[in-house]
Order: sequence, then C-alpha cells, then structure tokens
Amino acid sequence: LWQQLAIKEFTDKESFQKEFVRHVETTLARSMYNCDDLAAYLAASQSIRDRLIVAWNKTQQKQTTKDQKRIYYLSLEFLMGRAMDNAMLNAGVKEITKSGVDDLGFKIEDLLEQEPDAALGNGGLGRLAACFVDSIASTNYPGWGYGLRYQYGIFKQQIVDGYQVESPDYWLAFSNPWEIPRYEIAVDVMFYGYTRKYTNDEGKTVSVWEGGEQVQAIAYDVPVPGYDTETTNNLRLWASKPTREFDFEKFNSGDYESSVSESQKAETISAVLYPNDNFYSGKELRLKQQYFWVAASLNDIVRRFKKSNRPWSDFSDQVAIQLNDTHPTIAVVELQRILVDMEGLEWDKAWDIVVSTFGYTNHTVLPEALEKWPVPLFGNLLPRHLEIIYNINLFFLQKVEKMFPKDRDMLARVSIIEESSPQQVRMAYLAIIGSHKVNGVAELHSDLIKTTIFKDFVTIYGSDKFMNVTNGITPRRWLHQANPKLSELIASKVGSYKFLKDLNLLKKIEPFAKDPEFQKKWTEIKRFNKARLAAHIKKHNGIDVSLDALFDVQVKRIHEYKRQQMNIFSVIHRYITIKAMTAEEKKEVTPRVCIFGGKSAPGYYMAKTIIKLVNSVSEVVNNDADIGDLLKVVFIADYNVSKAEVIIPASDISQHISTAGTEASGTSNMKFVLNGGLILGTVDGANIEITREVGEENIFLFGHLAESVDDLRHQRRFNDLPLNPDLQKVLDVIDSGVFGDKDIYGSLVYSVTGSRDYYLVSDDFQSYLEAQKLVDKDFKDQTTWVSRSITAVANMGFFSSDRAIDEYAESIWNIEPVAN
Ligand code: DL6
Repeated sequence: LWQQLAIKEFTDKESFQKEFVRHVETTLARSMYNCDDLAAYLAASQSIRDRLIVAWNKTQQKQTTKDQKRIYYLSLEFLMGRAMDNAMLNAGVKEITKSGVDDLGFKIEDLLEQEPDAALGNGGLGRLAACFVDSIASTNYPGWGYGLRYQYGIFKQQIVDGYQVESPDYWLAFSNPWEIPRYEIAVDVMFYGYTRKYTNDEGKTVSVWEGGEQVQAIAYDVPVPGYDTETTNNLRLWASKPTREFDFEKFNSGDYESSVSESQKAETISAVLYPNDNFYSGKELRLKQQYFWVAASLNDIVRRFKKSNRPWSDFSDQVAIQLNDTHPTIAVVELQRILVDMEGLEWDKAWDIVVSTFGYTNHTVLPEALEKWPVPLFGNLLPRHLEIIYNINLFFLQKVEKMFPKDRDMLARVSIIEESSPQQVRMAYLAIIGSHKVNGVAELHSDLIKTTIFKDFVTIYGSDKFMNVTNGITPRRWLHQANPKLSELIASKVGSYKFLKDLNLLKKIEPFAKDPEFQKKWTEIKRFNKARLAAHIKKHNGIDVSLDALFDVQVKRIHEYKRQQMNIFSVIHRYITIKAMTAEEKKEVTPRVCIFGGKSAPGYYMAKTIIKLVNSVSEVVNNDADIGDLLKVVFIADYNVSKAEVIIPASDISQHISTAGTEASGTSNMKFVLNGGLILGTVDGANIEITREVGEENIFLFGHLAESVDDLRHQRRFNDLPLNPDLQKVLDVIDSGVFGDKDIYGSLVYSVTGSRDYYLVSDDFQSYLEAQKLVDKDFKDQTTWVSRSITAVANMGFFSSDRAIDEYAESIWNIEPVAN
C-alpha cells in the first residue's frame, strides 16, 4: 500500500505545473494572483526538491541495503553557489520546468536570479568540496559530506569610494528550500570541563570527560543530485542550538536578558563562517566550531556503523573519512576517544582503526595558513583530547626515537607539540600521524610538501604514504550550466552530452580546431558570453566595454601571493605606455578590458589596499579621453559562484600569476580553459599540468620557477637589488598622486621594493610584461587564437572532478560505486 501511495515525481510540463501551483497555494499560502518572482522561485524549488527527496530516499535505502563502504568528506566549507539550476540540469528536468513556468507567465532566468548563493566557503578549498560532492554523486559512490550550517556565509562585498566594505550575508532570510531540517537528529556536544580517572569493574584505569558545557547539534540535510543518475547523496550540515531553551530561574526572577544568553551563546557556534582564505587566525570560537562539527559528524557515523552490528575491526572496511585540510583534524582524536573511552577498545587496536580510516588532504604550503593551537587554549576547551594527543605524540616519538636514536633535533621537529611559548598543537602533524594517506592537490604542490613542510615525515614513513591527487572541477556546473551554448556546440560534434560524464570525450572536437564553420560558431558563442558580462558590467559598474576588446580576467581571493598587485602595476604600465603614444601608434594597440574581482579578508590591510588601487586606476583610466576603448579597468564587486558563472565563459585571457610554489593548485584556471579562455600564468600549481595537457603553444607562461624562488629571496634579503626599471616607472606614477593620495599606497609600494619583495614581483615583472605583449600580438590573429582555444578545450578531459574522485576512491578510500 505504501508503495502505491508514494509520491509520484512530475514527468511532464503539466504535472510540474500542478506541483508548482500546489506549493504556491499551500506551502507558501499565496494565491497565483499574488505570486511574485520570489514566490515563484520558492514554489518551483519546492517542486524540484520533492523530486530530489524521492531520489534521495531511494539512494539511501539502496546504499544501506548494499552495505558497502562509504566515504565521509569532512569539510568546514562547502561553497555550493545556487542550487536550482544545478538540480534541474542534474535531474534532467530543466526543459520541463522552463516551459512550465513560461506558460504561467514567469521567466526561468528571473526565478533563478532570486536564489541567494549558498556561500559557505571562502574560495578554492570550499568550492573544491562542492565539486567533489557533485562528482561523488554523479559517479554513484556512496558518500556523504559533513559541514557546518553557517547562518552567515562569506560576507557581502561592496565597493565604497574604492574601498571594500563588508556586510553580513544572511542567506537564510527567505527560508532555504534546498535543506531538510532533521530536528530528530540531535547530538549533544560537550566543551570545557575536566577529566577524571577511575578503575572500572575489570580493574582497568579509564578516563572520563565530565563537567563541561553542552550544546546540541541539529542536522540539516541538503540533497546532492548526481547528473544523469538516480543517485542523490547527502550533505549534512550541523547547526548549533542550546540544550535548554533558556534559564527558567533567571526568567522567573525577571532577568529576561540573561535568561536567553545561554541559548544565544550556543547558537553563536555555527553563526558565522570565518572569512579567512589561506590564513589561520587562532580564535577559540573557531576551535569550538571545529570540534562541534567533528563531534556531531563522528557521532552520526559511529551510530550508523553500530546499527550494522559488525565488530569494530570492520570499521575501516565500512568507513572512510577524508579530512579536507587540517580543519577537521580533531576527528582523529575524537575517534580514538570514542573507541578507547566509550567503547573500551585497547589503545593500539583503536589506533589501527583510526589510522586506516582517515585520509588527509593538504591544500597549502603557506606558513601563515598552517593551523597551530596554543596548548592552554586547547586544554581548557578539550581537556580529554589534549591528554589523548599527548599519548599519540608519546607513542609516535618513541617510534621515531627507535628509528633515529641519535637525532634529538628530529624529535623536536616532528613532535605534535611545538616547544614554543606557549606550546602549540601542530594540527598538520597530527593529521599526518593519524591518517594512512596524505595528499597534495597538484603535482608540484605534492612534491613540495614532501620536500619542504613534511620532509621529516617522508623520512619516517617512506614516500608511499604521500601522494598526489590533482584537483578537478565539475563540468556540469562549470561548462553545461555556466556556458550552455558552448556545451551544445560541443555536443553537436561529440554526438551527445556524454562528455559531461566522461570529459575525455572532449577530444572529439580537436579535429574541428581549424574548421572555419566550427570556428565561426565558437567565436559567436564567446561574443555572446562577452556581451552577457558586458551587460553585467554596465548595470553594476556603469562602464561601457567594447566586445572587440580582449577580455582579461583575474578573479579570485585577493592575496599578495596571488599577485593582483603585479597585475594592476602592469595595467598602470599599459596606461602610461598608451598615453605616450602617437595617434598612429595607438592604431596598433590591442584594446583590453582588465577585469578584477575578489574579496579580501576583512583584516588584511595589504589586500584591501590592492582593491583600492584597482578601483582608483579604474576611475582614472576609464575617464581619460586619450585612452578611449584601448583600455578599460573594471572591479566586479562581491565575486561569488554565481558571478563566476557569468564571468568565466567571457574571458579571452585569465591570469593565474602566483609566485611559483605558492598556489597549491588553483581550480579557476581549469574553469577558464574549459570555457575557451587561454591562460596567462606562472609555472605554478595546476598550471603545470594544464600546460602538459593542452600543449605549451596554447598557454602563456612566464616568470621564475619554484626551484629558484628560495635563491632569489635570499639574494633580495642580503643584497640591495635594483628595482625592475618598468616597475620603478609604475611606482613613480603612483607616487606622483595620479591615483589619489600616495600615502594610501605607501605600504603596498614598500612591500615590492628591495628586500621586502617576498613574492618576487620585481623579479618577474619583465617577463610578465613580455608575456603580455605576446598576448596582445597573438590576439590579433583571431583564426589562430580560436584554434588554440578549441584545442585547449579538447584537451581538458583530465580536469574533471570525476577523475579526481575516482583516484581518491581507488587509492585512498578503497570504495566502489553502487550500481544505479
Ligand atoms: O585545493 C583547493 C584549493 C587550491 O586550488 C588553492 O590553490 C589553495 O590555495 C586552496 N587552499 C586553501 C587553504 N586554506 N586553508 N586552510 O584554501 O585550496
């Protein structure tokens, strides 16, 4: 009977419309007469969501019955962006929905615009997690993501007077149709307190953690639909709630304000995403967030495992847990605590289970991003965990001492506890020791971690424990959704949309790279995408840009190592060069629109100064009659996933110009090339593998190699090296006040001169300008340019996140797909 009564998914326009109207009238309690775009978006989303839930339920049942090993991806950030378009495309109902809402007098594009981005991440790391859950579902692996349901995602950025101004991102203001609250799934999480040792009935000394503060973790489930499959996986996000609503004693005595303070304190834990990218800030609340999320997730995973009634020795045959950076590393300790303190396993047995369960992905070698927690803070918040860490460290160091009996320095170097004042817990070391595999995210990065920050651990464990899994991106969102016309053109040559699941099929367009008809269509699509971006720029910046100009884009978090300062310096160089030209010389100039976008961490002064300089240059250049369309400078405010979907398909050139050895991988580089833009970049991160795949002739590389960086820095530190003369000219112009008070830029200018130039802007400036010149020249020959663009796209198959997930599944997680 249940099965007969089960909800039927909509299958055509009419059944969709029925669902839509039902949601308008019942779920939203509105009438169709007063249904605006927001209500229509919510009703359409609810209808699609119902469909996802049906698939989600079937998937969960199937995965439970199959009882295969699952992967749990622990990430403090999931930068999902908007859900509706993606859900329609993955579930194959976009056409039905589009014509359904059209008939009812709405435009699908307007409805899609109503959705706020789910911006629960800072940048690359969070967006990678979002691509990975899409791929895990699309390739039918049984896998869940676990994260935090921040009430406020990454802040909104406005530009006021050229400066970044932040405001809160209350993305849940109009409810979120894409989540299912699970009030019944509530986990108590403890903080503070003390540990007590006692002798149990078997005469064993056991530790218990007691007396702390408790909060509740409530699960919110977000269905993650795979593309062209019924598999719909789960992303479980935890929200913090008080265990008691409020203090009745205080309430009854009339102290209303403090009676609710406990509940407010509890809710603070999941209230806001820390807005730092590649930077560790060391705040207690952040450690609280980490433990809260990890404790709730592990409780959930262990509860699910225990339902199977298997012995603990089976745990790592059923469960793989991936640590997305060191943020969830406390999970290693929590699992050991559960197994030893709560389930009574012997230490060594428990530890074997822990190590074979976890894998750790490192995403950065930047020292300022490596997490270290002061021991006093850690011990106060998580006293039992600190004891366990001391034990893990003791056993590890004993092992190391046996291997290297005379090397005291080695013990100090690899100890989880850094002997500083105060002592610090080195989270990356704990993650390495507690995992069976450690991976970097691009070849160069994976080599660098082995030879620099984790060198000693390679000596201890051997190099097999360390591996590379080059990042990837989902072609569903980053090609099909962002660039539907290009996707359609590719499908016309591949013969189907199968390339969206097997990206190597892109190879089939390579024979058409020089085909005039194909080239013409390719060019038209690029122009259409440029027009779409130009309209956005006109609407939001009030700037007119020419579609004939070369669109040059650098959009990513603003960071000195990513060198947006070098880019804007080169724009100033271009400006002064054009200004000095005769009318005749100007005719030879390739017109450019230089587009910047990205957020700075609110407390990052230098990055904020770079934003100010870009905006000031924009103001001057765009209003200079000598320049006209030859150069325009645009800063797109509030860069986020949905803006990326408009910006990326419009680029002719995108810049990925980090100092060699600093950008672990980069993933927007992959997105730009997949959309037919060429790269101007350094020999860094995944640029290297992109070059290998697309061919050296289809990328513009420049700058010093990672292997020379240390030497160059050394030379800078000890010698008074002259500044690159072109850079000197640029700094002089800034100094002259053309872009406003020179004092505003004083520290930025200072940071690239003499021994301060840590990111080697001066050293790379000459070859950067030369590469820019080559871009200008090559862009004039559009036939060759377009053929390079097509060839590059044809060779991007390797960068699908499906490939990355297959590699993780085989070499780290040891999991199999569940047949669809
Ligand atoms: O692996 C994803 C992404 C890389 O593509 C970027 O190169 C890298 O900078 C970024 N790393 C971080 C590190 N943050 N922390 N902690 O975001 O990861």
